[in-house]
Amino acid sequence: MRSRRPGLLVSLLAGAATVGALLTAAPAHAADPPLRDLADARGKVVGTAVTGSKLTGTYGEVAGREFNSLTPGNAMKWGSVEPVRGRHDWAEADRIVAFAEAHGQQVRGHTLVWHSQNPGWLTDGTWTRDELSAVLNDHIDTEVGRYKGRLAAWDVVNEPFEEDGTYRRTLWYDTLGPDYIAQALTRARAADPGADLYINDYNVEGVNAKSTALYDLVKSLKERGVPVDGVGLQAHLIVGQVPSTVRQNIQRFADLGVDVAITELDIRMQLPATEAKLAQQAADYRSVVSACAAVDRCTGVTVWGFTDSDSWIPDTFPGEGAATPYDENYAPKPAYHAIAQALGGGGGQPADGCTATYGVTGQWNTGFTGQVRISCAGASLASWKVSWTYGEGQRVSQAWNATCAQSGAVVTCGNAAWNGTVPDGGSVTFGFNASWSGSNGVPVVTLG
Ligand code: G2I
Repeated sequence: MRSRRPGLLVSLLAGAATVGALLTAAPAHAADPPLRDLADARGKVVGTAVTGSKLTGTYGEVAGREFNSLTPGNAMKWGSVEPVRGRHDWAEADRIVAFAEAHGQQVRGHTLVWHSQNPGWLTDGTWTRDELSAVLNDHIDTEVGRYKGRLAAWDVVNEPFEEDGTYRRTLWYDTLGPDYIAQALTRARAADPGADLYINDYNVEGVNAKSTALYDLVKSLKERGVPVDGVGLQAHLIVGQVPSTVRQNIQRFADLGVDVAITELDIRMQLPATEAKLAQQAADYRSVVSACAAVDRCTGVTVWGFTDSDSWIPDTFPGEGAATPYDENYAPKPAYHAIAQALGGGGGQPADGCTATYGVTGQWNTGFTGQVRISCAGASLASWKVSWTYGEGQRVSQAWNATCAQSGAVVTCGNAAWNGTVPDGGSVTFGFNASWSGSNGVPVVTLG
């Protein structure tokens, strides 16, 4: 949580928090290598957005240790680098690039052409088509030229589409027409032929009208010979709502002949965070990272801030937060371990990535209805079997969508003929009726 007006008390508390943070900043699991080692071994990026001024102390240690790529969260935006026309301020951007170079990390430039976080002189100006075109070219020449040869990729165009797949009405679109996109890409290629050039947007993670518009745009740009190397799927997601078509969507872009990067992953929840929400969030992180890991042309995943203390969510969505893999004191959350697993860490057990969750969905004086969900993220199943032991005399009388048998206190359920497959990122649920008396606690369910 950012303190807006730090008075003395707040400063003292912040000091205390820093001490706590130092104590909890040890690597996640003694056995886990840093995320960047896991990603390197698979030829993938695991990156984070960073704030340049924070790259010291624990924040700098974790950023340098765990990630092989950095994206400046704000420092390379037009409003940051040229607040006054012709007067540039590169201090924070330079600092991030220097930090990355010192730590053997890639840098993803973000972003050249956007409708937001532009300087007032640009947005308040009145521009002819030719004037604006020249201003855009000059901006790209200057910024891309400055970091030529040092950046792996640029988000050249950011958020060009509306939700329905029409072009977003912006200064760029309204003045230059849709070809501002081709112009920016062509200019960026000339300014740094070594950087991969991306179009980046949000709500394009699954197959939908907006991602299809992006797909059609990339297809036509490629047909015209306009340089475009990849698409960035931002992935600002909500716990429990990862689209089911992420992998399919990544694959269709890959099949088009461009790279795909998950560029701004965060998965927010209503606060307070509970264990159940954090577990769901971990499954969600696992499914996104696994979807990328499964497709060769998916270059990797960047999180939009690695700690909850450096996330845009609480300011923009009041009451929501806890969206990143580390908590506010730099303690890794279940989501961190899920990312590690999806990158091949965490022991690599075959059932890793699939879990069974038992719940009581209705209960009356002598009976109850229960449900078990088998979910996979980072793995899949061709068939399944779960079992649990009742400690309080419950007896299953009937089940649906599974074949169940009870012997003494032990209940064993296997898939029905039609629902043995649990895809990566998917789940299967079955239900049952049972009797109870006295108490009806939740048993531990074993999968496999
Ligand atoms: O909005 C989330 C992201 C969506 N995709 C493009 C990204 O560039 C964008 O990042 C966020 C930054 O993480 C925020 O930090 O972009 C926001 C602006 O749209 C950034 O917020 C701004 C605040 O609005 C300003 O008040 C603040 O001065 O961050 C600035 C620097 O801290």
